[in-house]
Amino acid sequence: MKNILLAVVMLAMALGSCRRKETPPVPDQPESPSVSVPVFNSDSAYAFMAAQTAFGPRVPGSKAHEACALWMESQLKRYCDNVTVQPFVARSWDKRLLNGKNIIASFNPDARKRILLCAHWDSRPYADHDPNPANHRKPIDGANDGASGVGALIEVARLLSQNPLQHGVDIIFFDLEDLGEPQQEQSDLSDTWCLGSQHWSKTPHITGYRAAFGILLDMVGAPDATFFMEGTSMHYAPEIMQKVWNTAHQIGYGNYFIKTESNPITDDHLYINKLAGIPTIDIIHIDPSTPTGFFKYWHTVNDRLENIDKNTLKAVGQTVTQVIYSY
Ligand code: AHN
Ligand code: ZN
Repeated sequence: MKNILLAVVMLAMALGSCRRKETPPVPDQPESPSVSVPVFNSDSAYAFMAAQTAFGPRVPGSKAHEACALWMESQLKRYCDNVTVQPFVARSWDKRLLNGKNIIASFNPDARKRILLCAHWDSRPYADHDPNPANHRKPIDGANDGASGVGALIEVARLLSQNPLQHGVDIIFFDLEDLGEPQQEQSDLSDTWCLGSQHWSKTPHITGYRAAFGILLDMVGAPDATFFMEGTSMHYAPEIMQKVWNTAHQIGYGNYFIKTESNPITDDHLYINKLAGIPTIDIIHIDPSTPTGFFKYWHTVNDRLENIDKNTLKAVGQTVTQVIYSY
């Protein structure tokens, strides 16, 4: 009887150890703790873009510009209790004094650990790279160059309101980015672009403002966009670049996020790095096959809503969402 009992116990142990061997293999990323990351809705981001382009070109000084500023403020207030509008006056390359507004939503304003997300919201007054010279003094809709980044980030604001985070997030829409001198050669020395981010970087909405890192979105809605590893970002924030590009590859957007470095660009992130000292990267559509080096309709009257692809918004928006929720 004792022997039978012993045999039964040994058999049970053997079966148990067998079963243990059959457990499924370890998951792909055992070292990253599992976090629940909300789904970025590209239809929603697209709708936020369409609302902006419906105002017409958001050219500084225009009715559309003023109306769109109020609209962005009201949208952010739907999702965030702390919205700040930072008005400022800046001088353009042609010596005009312009009124600008940076629009800022702060989630968890008291949290010490923060992430900065940003995009510019103004439209360029001149389509100076249009193939038709008759269009060179016409304003652009700025569907991709302006509205795409803002649309994606209002969608992120919606996600943050529904899925609160422990750390802080600031979303900033910079004004007066796209007033650079027409037809001027791209140069690091040109401070005629990015007037809103220059103002904010010298005078942040909160004195002594800090963030662990920043991400700028610029032209994130064209079909088959290519996001190369832009040189200014690689200079100031190489670890953030690796983190973001690796994340994109892990979640299936490696075809958009090309792991090749490209030339440095003067964009809002340059001033955030240089003047505010916050390591900030630019997710910007770079295309070495076009004459401008940017997407094919850059600074042309064809930068319109009909030339936007939701799949690109999704690739960028989901990648940014993944990064901020796994921080
Ligand atoms: C320059 O062309 C110097 N910078 C590009 C910044 C930009 C303009 N982004 C969108 N429009
Ligand atoms: Zn532009």
